[in-house]
Amino acid sequence: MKRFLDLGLQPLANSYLDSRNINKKEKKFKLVVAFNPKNYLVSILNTVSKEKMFNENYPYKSSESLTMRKAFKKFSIKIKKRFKPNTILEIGSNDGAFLKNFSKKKIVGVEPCKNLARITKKKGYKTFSEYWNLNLAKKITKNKKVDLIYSANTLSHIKNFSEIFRAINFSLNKTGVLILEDPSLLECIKKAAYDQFYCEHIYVFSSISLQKILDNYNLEIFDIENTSTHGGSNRYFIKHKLNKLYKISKNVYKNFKIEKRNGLHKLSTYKKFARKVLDSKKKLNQIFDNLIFQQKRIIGYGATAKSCTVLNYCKIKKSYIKFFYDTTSFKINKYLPGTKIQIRKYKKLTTKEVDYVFLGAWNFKDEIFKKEKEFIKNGGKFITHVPYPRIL
Ligand code: JHZ
Repeated sequence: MKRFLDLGLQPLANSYLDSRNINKKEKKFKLVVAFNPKNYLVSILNTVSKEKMFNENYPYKSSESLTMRKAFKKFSIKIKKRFKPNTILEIGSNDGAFLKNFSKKKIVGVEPCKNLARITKKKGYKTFSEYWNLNLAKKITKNKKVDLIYSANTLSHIKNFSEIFRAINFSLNKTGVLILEDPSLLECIKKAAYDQFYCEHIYVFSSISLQKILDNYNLEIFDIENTSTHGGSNRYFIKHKLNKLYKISKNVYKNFKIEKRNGLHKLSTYKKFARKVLDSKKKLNQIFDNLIFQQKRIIGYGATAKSCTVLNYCKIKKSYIKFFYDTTSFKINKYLPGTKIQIRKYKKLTTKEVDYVFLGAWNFKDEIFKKEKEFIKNGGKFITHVPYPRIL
């Protein structure tokens, strides 16, 4: 493993503090990102146990955003048309944003965070509140394998590939399809979006690295869609190598080629990225320092896991950002890990209250800008660090 980026000491990204534990010393870990020249995998070096991150206090809900709800709905229609699955398994079903687009008879969810699994169970969806592994796969699909397995933003969170893919191979029909969706490393590099790295994101995949991993389990990518979700993601359509039902699409070779053209197989690319990240840190600090010097009122918008990396890496002072607005009920009246900036219940932005807004949820810029049309019309401004620090 070749380390190329040091994002400093970081708290757990989704461990929001409340008034009872705000003065407690937070556990921090060294966030260092490395590249494996053998399989092109980019990963963080120090990992945190899954139990510490994914438990009954997990705050993130995929249904909180209109963009995500729409994206899952649109994709579920495509899945029904293209693959006509009779049985589906979703790994990491969160609060059911994807699940709810299917009949309760056809789909089963796996969600280890009990607070989230409770939501889909309540709606009548069969949900196993356990970590995905071979034992669970045997429990769910011992008698009947499934036609399709879907998992969005989950694979990048699970350290042990063998645990995941052996279980998938057990549960999937011989002619079945596995669909994985995760942030794209190419987009992350292009946008200098270093905030895709935090404790939960153990890996950020390229298609060339994912195929190398899949080779170990006799699986292969037969199609790829590049999507705009989460700042640019890849949706991988995967099958068993012996499954001849699907031909490998040109898209796959195109993605491999583009990634190689952008040097995702070379350490020098990541070293260059690290230099860009350092520059981004300097520029973001300059923007904040200037605005504070001018006595501008700054708040944050979207207390994301990504914000945790940015604020702690750039050492943005607590006094610089008055508070963050967020729509997630679980985050309200809590404090961001590390910086301890308060999170308040979302209210429409107004220039009477604020001058500049740091876009923590930059991946939802279009949705947010639509919502805050009036604020923008009245001269309200946003600060972003993606693809480079600037005022919008
Ligand atoms: P969002 C989480 O990362 C964690 P985060 C996780 N590890 C992961 O992989 C990705 O999701 C998928 C708020 N918001 O989606 C809601 C508003 O307040 O970028 C959310 O708290 N108003 C599982 O946390 C946050 O922003 C709005 O109008 O980086 C968005 O979080 C909108 C659109 C969002 O994921």
